[in-house]
Amino acid sequence: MRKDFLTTGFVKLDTLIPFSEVEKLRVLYEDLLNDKKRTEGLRSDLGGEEENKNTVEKITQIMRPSLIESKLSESMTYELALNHAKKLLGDDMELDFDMLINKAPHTNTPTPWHQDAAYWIKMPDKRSVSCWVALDNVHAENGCMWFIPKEDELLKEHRPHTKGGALHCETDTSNAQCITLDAGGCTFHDGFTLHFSRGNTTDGPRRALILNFRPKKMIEFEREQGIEHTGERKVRNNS
Ligand SMILES: O=C(O)CCC(=O)C(=O)O
Repeated sequence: MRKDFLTTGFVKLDTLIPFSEVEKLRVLYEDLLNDKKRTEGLRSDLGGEEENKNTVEKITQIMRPSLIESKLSESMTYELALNHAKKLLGDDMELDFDMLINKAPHTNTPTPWHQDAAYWIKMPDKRSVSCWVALDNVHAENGCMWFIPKEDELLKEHRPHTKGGALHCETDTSNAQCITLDAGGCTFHDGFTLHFSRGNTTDGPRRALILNFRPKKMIEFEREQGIEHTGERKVRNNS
């Protein structure tokens, strides 16, 4: 897994957690999705801002959910993902932040092509890995992840795709790989790996829990500069 991850910038793991754990996470996930009050300030629509805030969220993102639901970080998922992160990138990996990204049925809104590092400040140690855990069976039609094998660590120029929405960059997608997963499976991707997901055009939800790991020293470096991964979405790095 490590060799593939270091070569291509992503890797798939068929089973990170058993289905019994998926079921427990789904309960916590639904509680957070249905609770706009508790998630206020951490919640936004990656699909962009709507003038009428009462419309259905296109892509719900809830940052740092474990700050408001401690049962999440106590779950085996966080421990297992951290163990894998350490094997992939070293023993100094720690959880930087977690997030939920939900695509409700028929919201049909793609997450545009981007590299996560565009959201982050420039860091002297660029190692990072995001573990994207599927809480539903995911495939092209409901918004599984697509990756482009990484060739270098160059950051492309990113811009918001829609007002207040996800960042986007132009890229050649001819080598893009569609990664289907069963619930409980996951992918790991590097902060410079280009990725995307299609909109959810199905009758079911597409729920993902994402855990981001980086070196302990780089988390301290971010926190010293006030970066908590709770707030505003913007381009912080374009080189
Ligand atoms: O879940 C998605 O659609 C996008 C996820 C993503 O961009 C990420 O985990 O970095």
